Parts: sequence; structure tokens; C-alpha cells
Amino acid sequence: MNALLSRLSVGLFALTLLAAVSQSARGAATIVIQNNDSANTGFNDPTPVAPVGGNNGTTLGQQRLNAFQFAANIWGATLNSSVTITIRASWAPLTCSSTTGVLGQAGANGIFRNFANAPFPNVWYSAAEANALSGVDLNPSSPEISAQFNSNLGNPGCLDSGGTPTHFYLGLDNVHGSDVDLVAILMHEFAHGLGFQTFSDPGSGTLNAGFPSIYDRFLLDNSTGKTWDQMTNAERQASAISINHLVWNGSQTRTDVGSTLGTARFRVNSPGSIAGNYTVGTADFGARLSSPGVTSNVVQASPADGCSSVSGAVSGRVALIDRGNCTFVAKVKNAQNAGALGVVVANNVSSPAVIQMGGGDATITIPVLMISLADGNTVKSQLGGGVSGTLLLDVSVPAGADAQGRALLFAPNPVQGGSSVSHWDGTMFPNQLMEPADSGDLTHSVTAPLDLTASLMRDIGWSVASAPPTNPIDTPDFFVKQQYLDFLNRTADTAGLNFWVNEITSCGTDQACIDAKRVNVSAAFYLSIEFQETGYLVERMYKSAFGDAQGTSTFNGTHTLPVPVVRFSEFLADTQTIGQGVQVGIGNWQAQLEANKTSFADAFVRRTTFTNLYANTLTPAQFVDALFAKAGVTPSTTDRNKAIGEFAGAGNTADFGARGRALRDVAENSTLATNEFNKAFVLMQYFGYLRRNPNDAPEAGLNYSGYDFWLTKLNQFNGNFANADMVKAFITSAEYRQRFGP
Ligand SMILES: [Ca+2]
Ligand SMILES: [Ca+2]
Ligand SMILES: [Zn+2]
Repeated sequence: MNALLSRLSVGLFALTLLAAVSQSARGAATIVIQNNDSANTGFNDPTPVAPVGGNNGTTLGQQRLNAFQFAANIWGATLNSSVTITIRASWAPLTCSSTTGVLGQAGANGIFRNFANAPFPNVWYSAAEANALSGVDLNPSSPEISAQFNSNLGNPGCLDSGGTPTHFYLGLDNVHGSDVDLVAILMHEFAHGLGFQTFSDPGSGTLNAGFPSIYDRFLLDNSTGKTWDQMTNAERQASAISINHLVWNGSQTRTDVGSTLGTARFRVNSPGSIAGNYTVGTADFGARLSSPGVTSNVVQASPADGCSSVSGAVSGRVALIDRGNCTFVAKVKNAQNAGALGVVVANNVSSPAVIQMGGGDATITIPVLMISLADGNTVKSQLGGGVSGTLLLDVSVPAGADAQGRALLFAPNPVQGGSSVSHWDGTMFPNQLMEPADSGDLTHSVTAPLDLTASLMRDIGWSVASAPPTNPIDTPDFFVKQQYLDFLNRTADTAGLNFWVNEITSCGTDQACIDAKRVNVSAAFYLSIEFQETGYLVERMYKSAFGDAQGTSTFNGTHTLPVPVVRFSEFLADTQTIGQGVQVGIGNWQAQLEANKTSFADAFVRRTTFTNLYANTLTPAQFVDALFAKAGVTPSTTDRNKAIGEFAGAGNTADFGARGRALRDVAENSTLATNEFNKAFVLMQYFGYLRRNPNDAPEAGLNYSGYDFWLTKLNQFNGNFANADMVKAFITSAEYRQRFGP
């Protein structure tokens, strides 16, 4: 799909209907949406809809308006203006075919020069910026921005080359899957209206009424050294189609290019014979690539296509998976479930060498890249001796910038009216909000190090609010959803999501209240019946079967200590199995859970790790006593007899079904559940929030000192996690926050 983000419109639509102004944003600038649709259409469409992604409007029209206001508020929190910015907005059937379509169009509604406090004489500014700079509304009867969006999306014939029509996703949380994220499109269009556009004509090179735009002062042809305001019409006309030579000469953007843009790399570190950077294709889903990136040994997934459950050999490693037979999302999810830190997909055809991998799944939190068929074979040939690889964003080579680190502008030949010059070049990576075509991986940030749009706004003279929030984990909706994913392995149900979000938002602007509620909300997921009956039971099954492992700690002097034996990758896979289809309070969840527990225990006792430890020749009493000993529990006579009784008087323990039931009896023993509670609580801080074992990198010393510290503290506070500051420490840690943003 090649969905063009916009056609620019500078100037005036015919004046139409009486406008209703929606609730305004509170922030550095106030931006209001003026509903310019007629009855029963666009924002007034009465079609009932279900809440989606934090958008609680009950009609299609209301949800559209909510998304508009949400996007407007992001800009409102970013730019400073004492003058309210009004966006006159409507929906209309814009151009759309099976393969390409215009999602929306917007632009400044009116331009001004030589106003009070204008930074430069005889230079055009957008109405919104001119008002902000002068401190007054220079045309009180007119909105500052006009915007129109395509009501054709979702209809047959419109962006439906994949078989089903593309829809706008109206949620506010960016979890848009294969649909188009309306909020991102709106943020893009509003940016044009705020000043991310030239008012000159790229086709003819002529200035607007003979005067350059503030934007033109930063359009530099790097082959001639001239900016657009210094050029003749013919020079501007040539510059507009001078691909790779039309660059942005603003200092703020140039600074921020260094932290924002980079090149996606799969880098082989060793062996030396195949070391180096490999050409890659990137993905629309998964973790954003980072610097210095994810480094580990590369392991071929089993099965090689990753299309079914992937074996645990990839745990803590980079999984190499062959393209083909199932979706990219399915492969990566299977590898993630097996504990992989990243995925490299080896192409299964030689041409094109690599592609952009489509798909969407918000539960995928590891990075993924594609390498060519030939490179895949090169890597595979060396796996026997060990291959170390890194998936990274190489910020030393900014993609979409010239050799001097200046951002490239979109300058195709021939010129594309309404698109050329007023966008970044599409080669930028990571993908940027102001590229000409929509990308599925856009964030809701407009600031560096995620996005360069606000950097350009600062260059053209906007006052930009200091440090707007850029980490999505700070928003209640995203935060709560992440708790579901991390602790319950499922997406949030609407009732639960609303309940927990309300817990936090009921604090209003009281930050101390918000901080405390976030701790309590998150801890509630560990304490929930759903987790206690799934994840915590898995931990106790391992304990009952295998006892404790030994860990090293340097807290209060170097020593060893018993630590939970279950590892993160095992826990992840097993918890998903035991929780499959279980949502407390929904349907016949107790029966589903009971069936899951029975089949899980039955499968658990058939694993060779278990049968190697417990011979069939053991008597039921020997078997049960061994399990209780591993669990560290002295059972009551009743509890012991119940577990032994599962074998119905048999002389040995060859009956797997009875073994599974007896293991459950031990694992569900209430004394064990009490004894193990704090240990599992601390363990889950590492598993749930940091997605790693307590002794994995970046843990200093690669040992259990941190685990030891928190367990000691939690015990001192008798399990009161709030007083021990434990959950708070984890959810405010840099390691946790960096999973989601800067
Ligand atoms: Ca106005
Ligand atoms: Ca791009
Ligand atoms: Zn655009």
C-alpha cells in the first residue's frame, strides 16, 4: 500500500456551515477543532461504534472528533502561542483507488507578512505562526488551518489491493495493526497547517505574490549553496526536482538529525571471516531499533521457518528464521515466546534481496530485521562455530540526510504538486512523521529523538514548549495496557482497561496521587487472581519439581542464596499455555482454567527434565515426599495422603496422569504459596517489567545482588511493596522506561 499522506492546500475553501467548536486543549497552545460537516456526515455521522483504544466516543462522528482533538492536543502541548489556533475540519470523498489514495489534505488557511514582531520583513508566515509571533489574531473571522480527510477509507475500491479495504484506526493508542492510524495522519496534516510547507510553487518556482516563505529561507540546494529566497524562479524550479540536493538548512534540525536518524543494521561481530554490516529490510512492527542495539549469539530457530512453537534454544539469543509459510508477525511472536532477544529473517528468494516486512502486533517487543537469501546462507554456514550479531540503529550514518548531516527534502522528478518540497525525503530512517507516505511504525511523538517535526518548527521561528512528554508509558492508557501484556499475556478487556485507567486519571493533575496509583495499579496485576492462578502457579510447579537454584549475591557481603529455578523463557511460554483463553470473570473461566492446569501438569511431568529426576519405580510416597522436600514444605498428613492417593494404591509412579495431579497438589499447597510469595513477587519484577532473568545483562555483576536486595527489603517490610518502594523502583527505572521510549 502506498497511502499518500496528503495533498497540501494553501488558501481558502468556500465558506459553508455554522461551526460547532469542540472542547479545547490545555497546554502551551490551545487548538480547537471547528466541525465543518453537514448533518449526519463526517463528524456528525451517527453510526454507533464501540470504544476503541482509549477513544470512548459512541458514534463514528464523535470518535473522529475525539481523534482530531487528541492529535491537536499533541501539537498544543508542543508549541507556544497565546492565540487560540482554530482548525476548520471536514470529511469528504477524496481521491482513492485500489492501490493509492489521499488520506487527508491540510494547509495554512491564510498567510501573513510584515505583521507586528515579524522576525523578517517581506516573508510569509502561516496564519497560526503569524498570530503566535504577533500575539494577536490577525484575522479574527478566519480559522488558521483548513483540513479535509478522506471519507472513502473503508469503502471497496479504496486501498483494498490486499483484498480488504484499509480503514482508519480511530483509537488514540497507536495500536492500529494493519489499519491506518488516524491520529498520526492528523498530526502530519496539522504540521503542514502550522507551517511545515512552502507557500511558493515548486512546479514553476514562482514565489507567492513575489515574496518567499519563512520555510524557503531554510531550503538549501547543497550543490549551489543557495537558499530558495536567494534563487531565481528557474533556479527554484530546478531545485524542487533536485533529489538528494534539496536539504534543510536549519540549525535545530541539523542538531537533532544526529540523535534521530540512523541506518538499520544487522552487524556480524564474529567470526571475522563474515564480520561486517549486512543489508537489511526493516519491519512495520516490533521494537524500534536502538543504539548500541541488541547483541547476542545467532541461533537458527527450530523449526527453521518459525511457523510453529519455536524451541527454547533461541532464548536470550538472536533467532535466525527463514522467510515463508506464515506471516512475519507469527514467526517473530513464536521466537519472542521462546525468549529470543531479536529476530533476523533470512529471505527465501534472491530478488528483491530484502523487503519491508509488513504486519502489526502490539505484543511484539523485540526488534526484527530481514537479510538476503545469500547473506542468510553465509551466516548459517558459520553457526556451528558460533556467530555473534547485533541488531542496531547506526546513528553514525543518518538515513535521509546529506553528507553534512542536513535533512533531505522530498524532491522527486517530475514535481508532485502538493507534495514536493513540503515533506522530508522518504529515505529517512527511522520513518518520520513528515515523510510523504504513511508508515505503520510512526509514533505519536513530534520531538527528537523520535521525530524531527518540532525541530523544523523551531527553525522556522515557533517557540517550542520545553520537554513535552515523549514516553508513552507515562500515559495511563498505554501504561495499563502494558500491565495486561506483561503480567497476563493478553490485551486488555474494555471494562478492565477503563477501570484501571480511571484509577489513575481520577487523580487529575495531582502528581503524587498519580505516582502512587500507578504503583498500586501495576501491583494489582501481580496480586490478581488471574496471575496468581497462572504465572505464580507456574513458578510453584517448577519449585515443587526442581526446588531452588543457587545464585550469587554481593549484597551485604558475597554469599550464595537459593533463588527461583524457573527461567524467564520457560516462564513466558508456560504461563501463556496455562492462561490460554482464561479471563477472570468472563465466560466459564474456572472450567477453562481447571482444564488448562490439568493438561499443563500432565505435560509438565512428561518432560525429560522431570522424568530424568523421578524414576517410574519410585513409590507414590517416595515421589510425593520428594516433591514436598523440593517445595520446602512439611505437609499435613491430610495433604500428604491426598497427593499419594492420586495413584489409587499403585505400587509405582508410572501413571503420568497421577503424577501430574500429585504435582499440582504440592504446587497448590497453601503453605508453599505463602512461603514463596515474596520471592515470586521479586522475581516478577524482573520477568514482568524488565523481561529478563534477575542475573541477566544489564544487571551489574550478572548475579542476584539486585534480587537479594529487594527480597531482603520486601521481607523487612512484611511484604508491603508500597512501603518497600519496590514496584515504584522498577516502574520508574531507566531500564523499564527505555522499553517504550526515551
Ligand atoms: Ca484567525
Ligand atoms: Ca522512511
Ligand atoms: Zn503531507
